[in-house]
Amino acid sequence: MHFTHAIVRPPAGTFAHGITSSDLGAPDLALALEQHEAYCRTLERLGLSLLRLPADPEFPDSTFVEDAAIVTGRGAILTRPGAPTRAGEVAALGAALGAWFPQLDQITHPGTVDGGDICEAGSHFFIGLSHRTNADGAAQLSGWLAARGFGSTVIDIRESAGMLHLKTGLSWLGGRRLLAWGELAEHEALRGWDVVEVPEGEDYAANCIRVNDAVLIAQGFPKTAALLRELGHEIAEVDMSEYRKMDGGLSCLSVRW
Ligand code: CIR
Repeated sequence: MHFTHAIVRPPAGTFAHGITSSDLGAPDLALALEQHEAYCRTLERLGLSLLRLPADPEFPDSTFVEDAAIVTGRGAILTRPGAPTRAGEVAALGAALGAWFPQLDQITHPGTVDGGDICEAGSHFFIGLSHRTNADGAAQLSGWLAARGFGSTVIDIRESAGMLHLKTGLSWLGGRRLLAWGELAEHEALRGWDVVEVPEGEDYAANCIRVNDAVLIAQGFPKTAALLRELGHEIAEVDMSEYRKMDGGLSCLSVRW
């Protein structure tokens, strides 16, 4: 899909109080803000108009806007995040997206879905069943997608160490091409797809986003960057060091359509 818009939200002063499992230390807020600005500038350079929501200190993880809403070429749906501390993030996304999508749907109790578990691949979606997205939420979303003519496949990642969300280890590069880290690359759900495996030692780079003519990837993963270039992709790199400390990937900093 050709993107023209994205919602972004900078981290608030409480950013370091968000949920994390990483042992990389506390994020430096000033640097995180700088990196956020560079991320925004890159999206703008790639042709997107940004809707910048104000930082919200009440929700330390609210910079990860992707988890609260899913936007497709055929409508949008608000999620119901699996982490209770993140439930209140949805309202701001609803208010912002309402202007573009008057018919905004919503995942409802007892379903939970984090947008990070939803990997769009053209007319097909991969849905991660994770510790954030439950079976009921996955079923609700799959029905919602089917009603719009999209196919979907659920991939259970609950036993996959280090995988917070499906998109932690899987990204769509356009056409039939996916980028996946080791364990996922062999998954039967991806059979028939052109799966590019992330080079050893560069797992974090598996989370990237195709934005129009370019692929946005995290800076500092030269083998992945070289591989993608070899495959003919234009690369744009952004430094994600402070977001990584909070288990955040590059895709989660924006909702794109
Ligand atoms: C969380 O644990 O919910 C946040 N600290 C990180 C969320 C990252 N989201 C994403 O990759 N889609």
